Amino acid sequence: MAKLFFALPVKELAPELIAWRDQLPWPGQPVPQANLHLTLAFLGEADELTTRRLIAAVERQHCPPLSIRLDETGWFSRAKAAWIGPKEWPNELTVLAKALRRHGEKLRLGNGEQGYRPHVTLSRKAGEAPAILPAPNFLLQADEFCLYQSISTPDGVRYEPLACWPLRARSKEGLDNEDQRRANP
Ligand code: 3AM
Repeated sequence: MAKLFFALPVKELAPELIAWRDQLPWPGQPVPQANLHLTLAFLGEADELTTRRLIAAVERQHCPPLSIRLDETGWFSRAKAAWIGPKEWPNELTVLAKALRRHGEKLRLGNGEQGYRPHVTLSRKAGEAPAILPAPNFLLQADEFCLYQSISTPDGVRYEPLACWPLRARSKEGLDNEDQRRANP
């Protein structure tokens, strides 16, 4: 069984986020740079066949590239996670997150949570909210999303991408091909 979630990688931005966090009195245990991501949907434990079905189902999921301004910090008191996230975000991000959750639900995956609050967790086991002034201002430009497997190791958790899909606007050609596939499945 694999523990799965969908997320936007934050590869290019990660060093800047870490440098910014590390010069602040940021609460909790820092998340390592390689683990930074913006979660789209948590799926939980899935067997191999279900994972393959999930990957196949997501193949035709469309979403344009996303620009997300990370300009506020926050804290999930129950999960004890301190994060940076957007005050406002493109509707396409919410639509993508919901669609991916739905793909999981069709395969009986997920935790039943309905809300979506985009964030990049910067620390865990945080006993308090980060009190950061002035407000941050980073731009996350996402051009792909990935399905990750969460792997527990003696050195902590590691997230391995199992599959990634490009975020791109629907081309006229793509639409035509898709219409054709629908007409002649
Ligand atoms: O980095 P964040 O916090 O967005 O919190 C976990 C992490 O997301 C979340 O899945 C991501 C990879 O581990 N996660 C883990 N267990 C979860 C659960 N039971 C969960 N999210 C919701 N329900």
